[in-house]
Amino acid sequence: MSQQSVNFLRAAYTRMRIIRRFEAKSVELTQGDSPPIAGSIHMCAGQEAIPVGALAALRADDRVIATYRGHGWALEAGIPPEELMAELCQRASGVNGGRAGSLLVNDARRRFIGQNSIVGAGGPIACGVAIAARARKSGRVVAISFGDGAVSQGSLHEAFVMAASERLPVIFVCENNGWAEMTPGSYASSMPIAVRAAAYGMRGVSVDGCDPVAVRDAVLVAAECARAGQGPSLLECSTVRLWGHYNRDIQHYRSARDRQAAEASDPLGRLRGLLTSHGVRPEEIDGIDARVEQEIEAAVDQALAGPVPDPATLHQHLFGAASSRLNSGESAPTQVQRMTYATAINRALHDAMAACEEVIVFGEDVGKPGGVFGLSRNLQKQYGPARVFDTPIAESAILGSAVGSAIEGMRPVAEVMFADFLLVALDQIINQAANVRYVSNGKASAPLVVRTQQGVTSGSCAQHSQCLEGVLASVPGLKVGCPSTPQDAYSMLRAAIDDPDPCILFEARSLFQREADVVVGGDVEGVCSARLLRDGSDVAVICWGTSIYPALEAAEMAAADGLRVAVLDLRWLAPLDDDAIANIVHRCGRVLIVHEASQTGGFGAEIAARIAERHSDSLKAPIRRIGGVDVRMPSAPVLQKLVVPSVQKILAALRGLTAALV
Ligand SMILES: Cc1ncc(C[n+]2csc(CCOP(=O)(O)OP(=O)(O)O)c2C)c(N)n1
Repeated sequence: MSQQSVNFLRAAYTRMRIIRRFEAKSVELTQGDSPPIAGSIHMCAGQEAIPVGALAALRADDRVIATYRGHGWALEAGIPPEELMAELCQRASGVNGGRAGSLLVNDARRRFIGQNSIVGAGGPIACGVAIAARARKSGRVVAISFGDGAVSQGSLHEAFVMAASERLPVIFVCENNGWAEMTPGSYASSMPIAVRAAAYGMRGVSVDGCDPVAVRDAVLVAAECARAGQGPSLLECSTVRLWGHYNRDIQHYRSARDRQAAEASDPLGRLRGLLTSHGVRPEEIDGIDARVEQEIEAAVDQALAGPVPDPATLHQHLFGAASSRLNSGESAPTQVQRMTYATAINRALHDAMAACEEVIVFGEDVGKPGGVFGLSRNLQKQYGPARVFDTPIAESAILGSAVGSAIEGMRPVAEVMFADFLLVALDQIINQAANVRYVSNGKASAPLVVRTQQGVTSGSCAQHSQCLEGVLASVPGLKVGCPSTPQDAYSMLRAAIDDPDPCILFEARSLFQREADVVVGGDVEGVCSARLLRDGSDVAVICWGTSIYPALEAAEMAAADGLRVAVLDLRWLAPLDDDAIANIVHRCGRVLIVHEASQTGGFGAEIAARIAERHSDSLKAPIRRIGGVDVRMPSAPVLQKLVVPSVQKILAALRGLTAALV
C-alpha cells in the first residue's frame, strides 16, 4: 500500500474516531434526571466510514442531506463539533440556535442541507438541490443518505423516478445497517437494494460500508457520472448499527448473536488492524484516540457553556424580510389589458420568468403541453426546457424539488394539477417547506410557490373539487392565498413568486374563463392585504375565492331592501389582514363569513374566533358563517348546487342578521 493510501487511512481513522467519540459523549449527555440533551438522539456508531468516505470523494461545494442518524454527515460536511454539540444540547450557540436539536440539524451555508426525521423525505429535496445545480450549471452533485428501511417509502421511490427521468446529479447513499428501527430491514423485501436501481434506470452498486476507501471510491465514480450528465446512482453501503436505534433503546428485539456480529465488523476495529498491518504503530493510534478524546471533551465543555435560547426570540425567523427580485427598482410601466383569469396566470408566469432568471416552472404536463388548463402555455418555448419542464406523476418529488431548489436560491413555481392531489404529498409542504427558515434559525429559506386549483365545477367528483386552503392556512410558516379575480390571479402570483417564503396559491378552476381588465406590469405588490370590494355599514361579508361572486350578488339584492352591505375579499388567509377585518367589523358590527370549503373546520371558524376574541365589543349580533355543506362532493350538478354557498343562502343570512333594521 502506498504511503498516500496509508495517510488516507490514518486521516479516515481520525475522522471516524471523532464521530464515534462525539456519539458516545452525546449518549452520556442524554442521561440523568435533567440531562443537557432533552429528547431522543439517533447515533451512527458503526456507520462512520460512510460519511467519512463519501465526503472525501466530494467537492467542497457539493451538497449533503442526511437522516436523523446524521451527526457523522454533519461533522464531515464541516459543522464544528462544538456547534453541533451545542445544537444537540438545544443551546442558542448551536448551529441552529437550539431550534433543530439533534434530529433536524442543518447548515446549508456549509453545504449541509440538513438532517430529516421524516423517513425518506430527503430524497425529493435532493432532486430539487440537483435541479438547482443543473439550472445554474454549477457542476455540483448532492449526496443523500438514508437507511434500508427508508427504501419502502413512497417519497424515496418518487425521488428515484424523478432523478432518473431528469438525469439529475444525485448520489443516493443507502446505509444498510440491517435494521429499520426495531425490525430487520429484510422484512420489507429480500431483494438487494442496489439491484433495484436497474428498475429505475440508474446505476446500482453494492459497497462495503465499513470500509472508507470502498465508499470513497464508489462515491468518486458516482460523482463523476453525475457531473458528466449521466444521472443518479444508488449506492447500497452495507454497514452495522453498533448501538440501539436511539439513545434509550434497550434492544430487547435484537439477538446477542446479531450484536456480536456487528461488533466483529466494527469499522474502527477493522481500520486499526489495517493500519497496524501497514506499519502504523499501535501507540500512534492510541495517540490519535487520546487527542480526539480531548478535542471532543473541549467541544462538550464549550457547548455546555453556551446560553439557552432567549425566550424573546420565539417569534423570530418564521418569515423573512421582503427583498424584491422581480421589482426593477424604478417604477415599471403598466398596461391595462382585457384577459381571462387563466390568461392572467400565464401572463404572471411569463413576466416573472422574464424578470428573474431563478424562476423555474415545473409540474405534470406543464412543459411542452403547457399544462392541462393551458396555464403555462408557451413558457417552455420561450424559456427553454431547463427552466420549464414536465415531471413524472410524482407529487412528493415535485414538491420536494421545489423545497430543495428553493433552499438553493431558485424561485421554483411548482404546479399541482388539482388541490386534491396535494394530499398525497403534504409532507413536503408541512414538514419540510414550512420548517426551513424557522428550524434553521434563519440560515436557510424556501421561497417556493405551489400553484394549484380547486373547487367544484359542474360534474366534478369528490376527489377533484375539495377546497383545502384552510388545511394549509393553519400551518405556521406558510403563506396561503386564494385569488378571486383576473387581476388577483396576476398580481397575487407575482407577489408569491417574489416573496421570500413558501406560498401556496389556491386558484379557482370555475373562474378560469372570467374576463376583466387587468393591470399588468408595474411594481410587484407584497403578500397580505385584503380588498374591500364593496363598502357598507350595516353588515360585513368576509369571503375569498369563488365566494366573492355570490356575496356581491346577494349584497346588491340586499341593497334593494335598503341594506348597506360591505364585502371584504381577504385574498390571503395567511398572513391574515387583521386590520382590514378589524375595520370592517367596527364599521358594521354584524358579520357573515362565506367560503366554499366545508363549513366544519373551514378557515371561517378561525376568522370567527378571532373576531369573537378581539372585537366582541363591536358586535351587534352573533357572527354567522356559511361554508360548504358538510358532505362529500356529489358529482350530480343538481346536488352540487346545494353544497356550495348560494346567493339565496347568503341573502337569507344577511336578512337574518339585520332583521331588526328593516
Ligand atoms: C415517515 C416516517 N415513518 C416512520 C417514522 C418512524 N421511524 C423513525 S426511524 C425509523 C426506521 C428507519 O429505518 P432505516 O431507514 O433503515 O434507517 P435507520 O434508522 O436504520 O438509520 C422509523 C420507522 C418516521 N420518522 N417517519
